[in-house]
Amino acid sequence: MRDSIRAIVAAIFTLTVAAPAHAEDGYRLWLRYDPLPAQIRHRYAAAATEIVVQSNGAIARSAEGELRRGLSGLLARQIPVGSSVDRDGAIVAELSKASLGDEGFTIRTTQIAGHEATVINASNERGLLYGAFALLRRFQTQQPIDHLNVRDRPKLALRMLDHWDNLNGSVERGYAGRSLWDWRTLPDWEDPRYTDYARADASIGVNGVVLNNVNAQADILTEPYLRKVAALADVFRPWAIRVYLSARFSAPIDIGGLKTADPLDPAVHAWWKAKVDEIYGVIPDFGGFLVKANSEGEPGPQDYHRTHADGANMLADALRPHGGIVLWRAFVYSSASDDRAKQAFDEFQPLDGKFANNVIVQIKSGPIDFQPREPFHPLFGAMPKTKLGMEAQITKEYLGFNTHLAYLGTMWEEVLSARTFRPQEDSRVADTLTAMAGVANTGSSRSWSGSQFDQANWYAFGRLAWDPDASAKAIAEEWTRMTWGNDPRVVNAILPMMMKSRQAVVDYMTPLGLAHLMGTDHHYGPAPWVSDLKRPEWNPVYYHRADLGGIGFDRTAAGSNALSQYAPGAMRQFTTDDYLLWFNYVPWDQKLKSGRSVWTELVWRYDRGVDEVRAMQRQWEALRGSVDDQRFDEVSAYLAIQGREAKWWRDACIAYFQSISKHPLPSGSAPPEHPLSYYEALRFPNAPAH
Ligand code: GCV
Repeated sequence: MRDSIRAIVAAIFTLTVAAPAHAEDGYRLWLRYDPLPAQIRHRYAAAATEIVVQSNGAIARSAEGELRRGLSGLLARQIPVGSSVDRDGAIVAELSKASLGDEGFTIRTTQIAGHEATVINASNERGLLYGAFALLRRFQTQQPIDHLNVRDRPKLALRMLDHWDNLNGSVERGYAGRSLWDWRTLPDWEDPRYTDYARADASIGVNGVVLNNVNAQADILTEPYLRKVAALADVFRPWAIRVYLSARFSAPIDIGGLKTADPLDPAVHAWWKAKVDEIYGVIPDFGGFLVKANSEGEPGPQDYHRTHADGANMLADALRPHGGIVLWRAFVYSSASDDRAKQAFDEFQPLDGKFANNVIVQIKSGPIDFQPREPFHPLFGAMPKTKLGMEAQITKEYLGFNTHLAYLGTMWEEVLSARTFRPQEDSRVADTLTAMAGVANTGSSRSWSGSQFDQANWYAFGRLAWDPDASAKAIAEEWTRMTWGNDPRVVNAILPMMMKSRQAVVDYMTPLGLAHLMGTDHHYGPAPWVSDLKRPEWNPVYYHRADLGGIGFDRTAAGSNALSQYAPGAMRQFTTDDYLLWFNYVPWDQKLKSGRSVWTELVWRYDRGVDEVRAMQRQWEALRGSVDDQRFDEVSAYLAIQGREAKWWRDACIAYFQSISKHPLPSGSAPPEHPLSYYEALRFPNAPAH
């Protein structure tokens, strides 16, 4: 009897003590604020005895609330909020007369009224908010918090998330559930999750959010939807976030009753002006419009023989009096061009200097479409009289959806630090930007991003948009510490996994500069054999051009000459084998720097990619027991999926390319598990999000 009572008591103890206070489903993102280990907590506790925020606006209240939430959690006791400093260890946030920039801040250890304090200063409340998150980050990652003398400000004015969310709640290329925005219950019900979303964005410096898909429905601009948008804007405003909308260029026809959307037609101009005035009537700080025009069947000014600049400037005129802007996308391609990679440059570069000053031309990071590795887009640096933004894709449309672990910080770092050699000799992509926009990977999934590790990509995007010179490795470490804890064993295991993960995906999907080999439309899995689609540039064979003689797309002067769209100095960066087949058609037997032939190197890299995933699985398994079971199990399961799918990619691609090259497999390389016909016959009618 006594034994069973003891067992019951032990069970209750285990349940109450060992069970985590929160379901470990990843909902808390990197803002977990779990207590610091008791042995170091006292060091930090002395520097956070009270919170004094000396400004009364809504953004300052957000900063105060976050400091209270964060510090109380980290220090495992309620930290009081006061109105003046009356003890050592106060955390103070106050506006300063010094010019710290629109969103910049300082954090200094200093004396106030004879007491030691940590003071966040900023020129406005946005800076205070960012300073509060920066200070919390120091606590979370266990950095020193004494003798602080920090000064920071964002390098880019606009740091946006673009949601490809449809009004029916689906998300184009979204692998994390349904849209976060519940259009049916807005504006009456403001889901608390909207605030948590805004907090997360603010914590990484995101200051603009496009709510709806660039493949836009004009309905978003109708009065009932604008009231819903206004409700979201109200939730986001205290977190220093403005809302923007994707505008369908044909809206004057679709919802305005006009017969044309010609940007030079006065009635069209007047319609947009009235519409914009209406929007500002309900959302006084509305950010502006994002537009996908004459791209993948979307309407645009070219339908009326007008240019992109004509279209963008017409909208910009309507927005200018209110301080709004136009983000005009340069993602255009068609069968008319001999090389899809060239078209955006050909269409947009001649328009340099023709765009109004409240227009930003938003350019995808690479010239095709968010492939696992692309050279940087040649428009960066080539339009010095135009404001440019870089569009990055956080959602992993081409890098394994939500189940493959691929840290994208390294990919974006590669692009941002690439040298454009123009307008200045030493210019890099990062130097040519006014804005960065990330295609969001958020949705209704409890983990927000559909996987624990995809949260890192949301995080890294924001941190790189704040500082495009930041190191992807430092960001990964920061995220790991905040998300998985500061245990050196955990950090030292996760960091190398993340840092190698994107190259692994490149290797098992599209090594050596290959691109666009995925299944048509849904983009799930390999299909390099597809050649029968209506438009040539929809077919994978268009991109790899493999035949008995060799493989690759000749973009040199002997081929499409897309290479000439780069400054001569920049071309040198593309001589590594990582870009080999992007720019060159090469014989299968040509020897590469590695000493291997093209064929052998191709197989070798496919094998390397699969091996890397297996290594990640082992590294993760070694963390069993060192991180919570719930998230551990999810990551393990996803790595198993990734392992299977990496092998599928490798086997299917090798089977296909071998059928073309007619070369034997290099010794030591396993034959594909199935014949090519097996892979070709696979169908995925229910693949997500297309
Ligand atoms: C929103 C790719 C994607 C499309 C996307 C398009 C774009 O083609 O597959 O889903 O459409 O890019 O960026 O406009």
